[in-house]
Amino acid sequence: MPATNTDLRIAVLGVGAMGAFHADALSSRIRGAQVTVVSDFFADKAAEVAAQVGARVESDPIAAINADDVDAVLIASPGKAHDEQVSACLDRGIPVLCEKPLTTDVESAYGIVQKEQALGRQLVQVGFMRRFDAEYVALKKLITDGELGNPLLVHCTHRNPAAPEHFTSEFMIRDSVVHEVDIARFLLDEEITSVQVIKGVATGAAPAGTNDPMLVVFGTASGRVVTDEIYVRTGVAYEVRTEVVGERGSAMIGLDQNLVVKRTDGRWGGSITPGFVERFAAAYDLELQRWVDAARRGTIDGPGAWDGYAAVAVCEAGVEAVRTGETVPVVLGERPATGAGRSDASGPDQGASTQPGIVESSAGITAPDLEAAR
Ligand code: ISE
Repeated sequence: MPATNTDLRIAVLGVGAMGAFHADALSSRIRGAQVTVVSDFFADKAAEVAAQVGARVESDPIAAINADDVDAVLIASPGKAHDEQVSACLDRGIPVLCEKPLTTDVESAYGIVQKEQALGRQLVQVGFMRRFDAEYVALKKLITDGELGNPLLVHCTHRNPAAPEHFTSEFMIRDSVVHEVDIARFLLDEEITSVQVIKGVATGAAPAGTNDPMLVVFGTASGRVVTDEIYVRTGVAYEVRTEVVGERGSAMIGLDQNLVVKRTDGRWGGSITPGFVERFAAAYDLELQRWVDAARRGTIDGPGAWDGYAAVAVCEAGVEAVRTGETVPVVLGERPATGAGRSDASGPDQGASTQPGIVESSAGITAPDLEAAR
């Protein structure tokens, strides 16, 4: 997209797979944005991405945040760098979109909530892109419109086709299950208060000592139950499904995701998205566009610091549950009453063009009409 002098000038910190993906989107598909600075621990990677998007390289991420040609920051660096980098954005008073995790421990994540609250402005958005996915938005709408009655149970399935060795049981909680933590909070509009992890027989594809798959069971503040099957070495494809069971009906998303249906030779079938970048491609773009639009007004539009903090707290309880086998309670600090630190729990304000229609399938099951959403 050609740059204009009113574009939001963005520094992208960390240009591994996700950072490079976002830098490309910001410089090609997103309106009103320009990547001006790229920073990465690996100088050659930074130079490569900077050249692709027409940005300059700044080796020091904190200098990048404070640069004159930077209005906002996208953080896709390793999690342990997030606390210092998000803090530096708050010190400078500029909007930041931080990929999960907000930080790597509960105390520092709450520190970000408090720092933002002291500033009195919402500047921190966390990259929970599922909230921008047409199917999840439709599911949320079914709940808020009361079509399912009181939601009683949420069943999630999260399957990745393959994962590297460093995807231990703990890493699976922090890196993968974190999405169900956020989406359960988004759908049910309440906090998770306990986590239990059930380990079964592990796939032969998992390294010794890694429990893959696992069944994670969350309890919520009002006593609802959320289950999540996490299985990251299926050898199949990328499969994310969520079913909400209410008093008056149930609805499931993720069944026909991006499916190109083939009907040939008397057979029916299709292909499943291979990974999360393909599955959530539209959600990533919408997330970025809304963040850019909001950042130009000096604010955010999506899950905020509190959501990032709550996710860290639940995942750290989940890691303890993996280690101890116990049901671990989640105790959160005080939530800011209004303003900073408090994001709209119903998520981003979806414009009419992004609201998917709901269609009745022949089986009477409601499903989002993705065609209408695209
Ligand atoms: C990855 O980091 C993601 O964020 C994906 O959305 C998730 O599906 C995958 O399991 C994670 O490893």
